[in-house]
Amino acid sequence: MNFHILTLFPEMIMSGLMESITGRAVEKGLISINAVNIRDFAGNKYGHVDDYTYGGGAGMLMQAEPVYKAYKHVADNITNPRVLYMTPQGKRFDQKMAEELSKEKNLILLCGHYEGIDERVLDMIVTDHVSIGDFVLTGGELPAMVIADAVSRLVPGVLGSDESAVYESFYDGLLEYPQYTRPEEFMGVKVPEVLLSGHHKNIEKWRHEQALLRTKERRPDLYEKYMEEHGNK
Ligand code: 4FD
Repeated sequence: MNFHILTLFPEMIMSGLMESITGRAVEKGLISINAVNIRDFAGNKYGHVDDYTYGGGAGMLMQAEPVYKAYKHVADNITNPRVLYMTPQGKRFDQKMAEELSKEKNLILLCGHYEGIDERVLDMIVTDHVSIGDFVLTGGELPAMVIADAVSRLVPGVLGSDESAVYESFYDGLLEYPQYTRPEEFMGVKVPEVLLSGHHKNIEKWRHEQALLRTKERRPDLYEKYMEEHGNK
């Protein structure tokens, strides 16, 4: 999987994604991160890529030309890539979208700054408007990094087999059950007895109960959906 990220802050993308699990996936050749600096495609000698909006109003917009040139630079070497524009006005990103995107060979992620990008170039190149949630950030870089991370961990080999197995588990649609590691007692608080029992059937039952309780408490929306799908109601 190749991520091509069009941005004014390529160092931010690289510093975020070349660490930890995604960084190791790059080293293993399982994914690549191609951070393309839109400023390199500025037409003027000052490297300006923004201007005032027609019709007035506060703020600046990224101009169409440097964005289009950066896109062409990347897209000319790829067949029919999806182009994701990170915007608060997009479709909400979720695990299902991450799974769909993980089937692609290449993804182009377009990061806006200021008040966004001239609509004409968006109409020409963007295939998907994507939002990571109902809030506004200073730029699309963090959303692009969120998407690259969530998609990368679904690429075969990026996670260890233990980690990836958890994902397809019995608890799909519920929040994770609580987990504990050593020591057995921390500041007077013991690990639940059942987890030390070695009784696998009881452990499974306890974990499922805990997952249900936690989902009901923290995510009543998911709990209702789970109960409808499992005929319990
Ligand atoms: N919720 C998100 C994406 C981008 C962003 C921007 C128009 C502002 C939040 C286009 C206005 C991009 C999100 C940059 N903030 N800020 O996914």
